[in-house]
Amino acid sequence: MSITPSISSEPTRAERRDVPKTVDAVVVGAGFSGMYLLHKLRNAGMSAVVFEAGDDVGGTWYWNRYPGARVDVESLAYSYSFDPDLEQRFEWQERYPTQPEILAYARHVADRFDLRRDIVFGTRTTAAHYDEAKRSWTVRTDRGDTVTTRYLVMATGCLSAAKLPEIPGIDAFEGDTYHTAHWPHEGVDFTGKRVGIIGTGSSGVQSIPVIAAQADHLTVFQRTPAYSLPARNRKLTVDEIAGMKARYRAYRKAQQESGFGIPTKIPTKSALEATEEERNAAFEEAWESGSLVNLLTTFTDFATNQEANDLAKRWIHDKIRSIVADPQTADDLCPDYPVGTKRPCLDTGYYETYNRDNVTLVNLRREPLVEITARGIRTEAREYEFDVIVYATGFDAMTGALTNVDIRGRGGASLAETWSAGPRTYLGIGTAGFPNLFMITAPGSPSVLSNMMVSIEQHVDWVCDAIAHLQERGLTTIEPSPEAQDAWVDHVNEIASHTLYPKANSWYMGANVPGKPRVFMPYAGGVGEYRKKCDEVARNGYEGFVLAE
Ligand code: NA7
Repeated sequence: MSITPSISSEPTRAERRDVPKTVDAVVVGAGFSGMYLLHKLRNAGMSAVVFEAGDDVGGTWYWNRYPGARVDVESLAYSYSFDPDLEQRFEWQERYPTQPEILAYARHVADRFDLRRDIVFGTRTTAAHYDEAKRSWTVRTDRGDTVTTRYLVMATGCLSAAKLPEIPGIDAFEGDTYHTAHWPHEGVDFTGKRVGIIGTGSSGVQSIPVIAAQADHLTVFQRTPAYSLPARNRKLTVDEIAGMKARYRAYRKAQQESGFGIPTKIPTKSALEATEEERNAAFEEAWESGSLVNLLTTFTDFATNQEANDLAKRWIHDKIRSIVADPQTADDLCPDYPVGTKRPCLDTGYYETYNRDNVTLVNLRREPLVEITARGIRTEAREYEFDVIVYATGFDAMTGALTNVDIRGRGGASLAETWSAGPRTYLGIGTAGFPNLFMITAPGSPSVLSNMMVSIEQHVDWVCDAIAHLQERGLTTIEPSPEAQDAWVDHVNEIASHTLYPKANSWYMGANVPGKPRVFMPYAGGVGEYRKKCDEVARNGYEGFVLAE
């Protein structure tokens, strides 16, 4: 079974436009990165075309329509800051908006800035080859387009190459199958159905309670349990919205200077120095707040000290056991890796769902998965029969959407091969040997460890400034020097080595894709520190990059 995007039941919002033969910039992807890029490039007087595989804008929020899909950053913080008027006009409804609300926001932005006229929808970029003599890129698509451009920006997202599990017999199942990242636009009715779901990351954790409420029976196949916090989602009040709108400028500055792109209190105490009472109070406060950053910043040494982290782990285990009635199920739901080293989740009624009579948890560590059969899923213990199987099995994260395109730089070197031992970038923005190729929120930048909107805006601003710098000086190319790149990769690894992140088999480490090198991909030094470094590089004439006439 291959993952093919579901056919949209909505009318295509934009006819496929004529594609120019030559532009100043090609942007791949019309999610929040690609949309903002197009807006900025246009304002800078450049010609640009955006290729987008989906039939409308939104990227992640166009594709991930599974039941219960929400962002886990608050709406008033997970939004563009570049246009104060947009900030004031758009009315967010919920603390943690649903996928339809976020997609509505993306569409609103597209309308507001008339973006769709330069976006070619329903078109996947297949190749981009650099021509050293002409100092240009030739970009090709699955619709037969060929465009020549000076600048190529991959705004392809970090979680966009959806992944099916490597399980024997995956094509054998005769019922319906869905991947959470390619959900049918018309939705799925689970009423009266026996449903099996594989995967308990964010997509599983968010969709399981909703599917369970509808299905006849839901069986959850869990390989690794998630740490999940109750989201405590609710409608925003008029006063909250007005309050944020009144202080937005100061808030945006605080976002940019923060660690996660979400301002939060800075911890001052080690978990090991705190009394048990203080610790319990701090964890309880974080749990009640429904905010992941509050949990991750309870104590100074949470992310760096195993002993400190163990205290949080044990506290969360107790919480899970206090919610889940069946002791074996509760035990199975308790993760053994350090808290925060795999992406934690925000949920609505996740643990409570396991108290329902129509929900069964299968712990694949105790009962390994053997194969998919015509009728369902077979483990070493038995065969489970289903009408529907849902794959909530995640993504080839951070690099998949880049290496899936046949990108070739100097000397015809392929990006996929160049990165075969792990991605190597300078600042997560460019990679040596690939002139004028920019990446938005790529490995080596805070990216998935941050509020993506904050990181996206910072990258887009930086890239557009760099392009302006070249244009103003009559320069034609920019690319990282191998030395600067090596030093940055070492720095990223050095920071990761002081944290507990490498201790978990996470998609941050590429561990969910067989054969993918184990490298901790994002920059863990924080959004504020990273921004300072990027600004300093630009101030020093793009230090570490080679600029050529
Ligand atoms: P994730 O977080 O990568 O979760 C995928 C889940 O699927 C995870 O529980 C995996 O277990 C499980 N999985 C993957 N392959 C298998 C096989 N072969 N057998 C059993 N289980 C498997 O993806 P999501 O879509 O949930 O969330 C992605 C991000 O979106 C999330 O982090 C937020 O940032 C938003 P594993 O943990 O690999 O053992």
